[in-house]
Amino acid sequence: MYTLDKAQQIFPETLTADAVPAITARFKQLSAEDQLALIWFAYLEMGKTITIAAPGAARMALAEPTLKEIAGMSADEQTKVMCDLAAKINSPISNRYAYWSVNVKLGFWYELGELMRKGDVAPIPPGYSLSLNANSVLASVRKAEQGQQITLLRNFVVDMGFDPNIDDEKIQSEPIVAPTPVDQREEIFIPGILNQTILDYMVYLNANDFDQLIDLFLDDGALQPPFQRPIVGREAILKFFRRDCQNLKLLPQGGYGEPAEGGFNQIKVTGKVQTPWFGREVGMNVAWRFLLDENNKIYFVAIDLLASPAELLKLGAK
Ligand code: ECH
Repeated sequence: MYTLDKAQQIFPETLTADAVPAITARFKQLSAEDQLALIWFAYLEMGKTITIAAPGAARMALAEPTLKEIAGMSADEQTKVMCDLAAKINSPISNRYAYWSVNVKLGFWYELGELMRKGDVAPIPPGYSLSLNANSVLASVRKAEQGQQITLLRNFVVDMGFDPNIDDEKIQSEPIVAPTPVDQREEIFIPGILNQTILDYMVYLNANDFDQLIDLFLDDGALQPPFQRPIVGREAILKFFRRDCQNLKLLPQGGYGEPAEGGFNQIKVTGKVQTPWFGREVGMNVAWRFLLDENNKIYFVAIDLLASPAELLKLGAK
């Protein structure tokens, strides 16, 4: 029978973007000042080719009072708030930040970035010179492909704040959007894939229909997001979908399936994923590695960020 450990190893030839964890580890070694300046420089450069979508009011509501508070501070205090966040130092704002969902954190920094641009919040000192190490990390970020760059930026932001042992029940996230009406959903066709569970998975996730989506999973099913530990059990997965997975766009391009042990089936799909933050401007190259039971319920699915677009074509067929 399958265990989670064993399920994680299906389609072992899939090459993931190792640059992301490697660069993230080097980034963590830098001083808070270097971290903030590096992100600022990377963000400005990326802004030349891609535009980030301004978050809507609903997304910003949770961070708004804190942003107002920061706007009312002296420049030195503002800089300190940002350094405390990057250094994960125990301060009131660093504490609050730890209880925000990923998208609330990103929205908060988006807005701070706008305020810094306008001069309403202390900027990175003009002429700030990065340490040698920070420069080398920045060079690596530059070399990464776009999907990997935005993943890095998101990792950096998620890691900030003071979080010794936060209670997951208390995480605050943006409001939940209504699922797309059935007649407005885009059909999904994946060359090589006839399995209805896989097609439904793509349609339901694209439609923000998390209640239907979670029904595709076994009770003890697991979902492993890129570079993360698997999320186990329907309840935890549903919470993750509602909190972090709204308005994604999955664009599967091809797939391949084969029988596995015990009546299970393993199916690999590759394609692109778009985040609402960058829309069509950034297509992340991903693989979905599914393991379905004999009733076509999902026991395991891993989502991997691929090392390169060439990986899209490697589906496992020999
Ligand atoms: C400034 C300087 C000071 C410090 C900071 C600054 C601001 C930085 C800002 C950064 C904004 C970054 C953003 C990044 C967004 C990244 C989004 C990503 C999304 C990936 C989603 C994927 C989804 C995959 C999934 C699939 C499934 O099937 C199941 C679910 C799931 C400059 C002020 C900090 C503003 C906005 C990478 C891959 C396909 C697993 C979710």
